[in-house]
Amino acid sequence: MYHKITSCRACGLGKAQIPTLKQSVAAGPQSGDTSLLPVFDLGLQPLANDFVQAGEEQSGFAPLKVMLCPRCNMAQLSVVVRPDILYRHYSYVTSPSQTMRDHFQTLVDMIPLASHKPRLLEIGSNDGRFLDFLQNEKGWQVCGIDPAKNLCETAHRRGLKVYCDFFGADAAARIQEFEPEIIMARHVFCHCPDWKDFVRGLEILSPPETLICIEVPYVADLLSKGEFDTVYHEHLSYFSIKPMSHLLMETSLRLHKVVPLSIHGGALLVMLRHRDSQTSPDKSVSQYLNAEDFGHEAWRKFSTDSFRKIGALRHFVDTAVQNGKRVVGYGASAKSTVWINACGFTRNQISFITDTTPEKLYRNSPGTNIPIVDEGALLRELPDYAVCFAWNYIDEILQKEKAYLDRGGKFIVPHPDIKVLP
Ligand code: DWN
Repeated sequence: MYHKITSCRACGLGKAQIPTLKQSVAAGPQSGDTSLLPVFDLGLQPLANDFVQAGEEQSGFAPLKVMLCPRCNMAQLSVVVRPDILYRHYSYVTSPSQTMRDHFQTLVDMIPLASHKPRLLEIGSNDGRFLDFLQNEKGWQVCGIDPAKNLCETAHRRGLKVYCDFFGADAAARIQEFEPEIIMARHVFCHCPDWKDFVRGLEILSPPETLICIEVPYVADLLSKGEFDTVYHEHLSYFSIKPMSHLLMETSLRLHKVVPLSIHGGALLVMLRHRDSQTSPDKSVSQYLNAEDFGHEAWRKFSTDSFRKIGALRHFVDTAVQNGKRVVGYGASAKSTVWINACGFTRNQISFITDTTPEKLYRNSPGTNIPIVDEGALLRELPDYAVCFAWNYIDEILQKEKAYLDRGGKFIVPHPDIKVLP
């Protein structure tokens, strides 16, 4: 089901080959340590989106441990779960929320356009929601690629051209005829086990003026805000700019610009261009490179804080339940799986979780017997507390669930520190 990782995905530390002189110089002083160091460990955990019906078998459990590269400070999981298990049938769909629509517009505003009807390829196009927005509301020419059969079918029903495959050099060769001017990869790069193959695919599709936009969760947000619930088997890497610059060193691509984004708890839009591009790199690249320092100490603090937060939510919910209160979950996000299994919750603590995604409904939260139900259950059942596991949409949710709050319901927001609203 999974294999172990022994070398750094970005700089290659731990591989049999000796790094090139160029790589060694760029890496700076080395610790002499040749192995990846464990920095955060949640033990054996279920797969975050493995929603199965009661009685059906889970895909399995795998270690959830983050390792740090002492040479380039790249953080990555100690194992890679087989991508076909994770993604051939995928239950996460891009959110139809206003927050996400606003985010789409933000991205469009950030992309410098070379033509009136640009050709954009989206890698990891999910159910095609972003492509649909670009094609039907902006008039762009679009094409996508995604490995999930169920999501590609939805995208096809939306009238979109989407290839059903994992992205890499082989897939890129098949897409080449589309000749994208812009390549967008939203929250997919850190899901990818072989960065070199991914970048080779980008190179195949990138003549000098192609703009590549990679949207990734940023490790600075993870560490500074304690977002441990975004550590799960799909997220193989915890991204920062330094390791990325290592990775690109032997390729034809260069970092072009880095822009902070607020989506999903904090992310970056990392723009790449061909080294022969006429457009000069933005100063943001060197600013990020100079500011980054995500070493062992930052991870040690993160680990301690994360276990404190897990203990705090467990204590709050246990106490509420002992006092006769009813507690449910709101949003069966991948993050909810991490919280629930880290806290050891079962149906005895969390009666159910509401969610809007049809693929997740009437299945159990992975690793537990907690059922996922429709969002109407919140008003029908009026629980005392709803733990908001979709905290990245909290403002929108508070507005949407006003009727629940008006009837005395309360949201527990577990992040960044446990808070009860109102
Ligand atoms: O990288 C990834 C990111 C971008 O998305 C993936 N590996 C998986 C996924 O992570 P997630 O599941 O934590 O994403 P969300 O978008 O935070 O999930 C929110 C969940 O809450 C969804 O299942 C939808 C649900 N929801 C709801 O029931 N009512 C969301 C909103 C806004 C709502 O009002």
